[in-house]
Amino acid sequence: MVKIDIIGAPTAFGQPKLGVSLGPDAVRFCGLKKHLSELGHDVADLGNVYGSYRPEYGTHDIKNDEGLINFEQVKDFSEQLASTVEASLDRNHFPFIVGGDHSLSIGSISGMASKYNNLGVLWIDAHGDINNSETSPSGNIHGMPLGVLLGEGSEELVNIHHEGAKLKHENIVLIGVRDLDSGEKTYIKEHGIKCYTMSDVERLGLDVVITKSLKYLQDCDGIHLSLDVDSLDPLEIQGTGTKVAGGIFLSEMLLGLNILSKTELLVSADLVEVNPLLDDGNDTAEKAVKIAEYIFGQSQL
Ligand code: 4U7
Ligand code: MN
Ligand code: MN
Ligand code: MN
Repeated sequence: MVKIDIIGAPTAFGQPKLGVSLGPDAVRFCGLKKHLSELGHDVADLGNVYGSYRPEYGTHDIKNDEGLINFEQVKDFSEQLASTVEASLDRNHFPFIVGGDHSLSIGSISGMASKYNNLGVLWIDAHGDINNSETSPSGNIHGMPLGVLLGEGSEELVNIHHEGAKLKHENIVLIGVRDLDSGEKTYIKEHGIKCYTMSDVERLGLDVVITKSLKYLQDCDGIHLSLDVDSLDPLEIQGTGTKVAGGIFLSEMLLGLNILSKTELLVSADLVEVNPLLDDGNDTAEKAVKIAEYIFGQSQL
């Protein structure tokens, strides 16, 4: 039994498309709390985290002098979310953060890093999200959370919640990537970051990739999962903002998560980039709930 805190993180400031801030409620509407409770967990829904800026008001024309879009909004939201996550850890609960765009991981992982100084991260995503103000082709901060958490780029973002980098290069595993920017490729190679591309997932199977990743992270004091739904194949997932062909199929994802759910080291998770305004009905949120169930130990038997 896990004491799960569902934390809605309805931020949209890390990217330009309308609707991703509705992700947490779309997922709740599909029965997230009920389904996790039925697995035997003690589940609390803490509601949504809001900063000083409301996500309904698009502000996508504001760029700071480093070229970062909605910098103040992202910084403010990240501080709020980090504090909420740290408070959840203070109660010995499992923070489960539902987004919202992927810039939210700056806040969630900064909160985790206040209690874990050797945190491992599994980053399941079509993208690397390891840009910084210099390498980013877009200025969208949802493409930069890992860069920020590794101490790169904007100092003010790097110093959120506590000063300095929150993660070590050797404690990160990227899984399912198939759309890396050239600056990201260079960075990953230069720092020897562990990376299972989509081809690796196809060759080995996601269950084997997760098993190898857990072995690789075995000396960490905890593992955080950050799962971007755009890691899934766009044939199955419509409701997300940056779709890339040739992704992971849902059945394969569940197989991998089944392995992950068995490790005691898993201490927190983000489920991000569900955008109901781009969806076919509420199908992506339905699938997100299925994913959540498997993270928390659902199995076919
Ligand atoms: B997501 C991109 F240029 N790399 O930085 C960028 F291709 O959280 C996309 O994974 C980032 O959805 C996608 O803007 C961020 C782009
Ligand atoms: Mn992402
Ligand atoms: Mn603190
Ligand atoms: Mn992505």
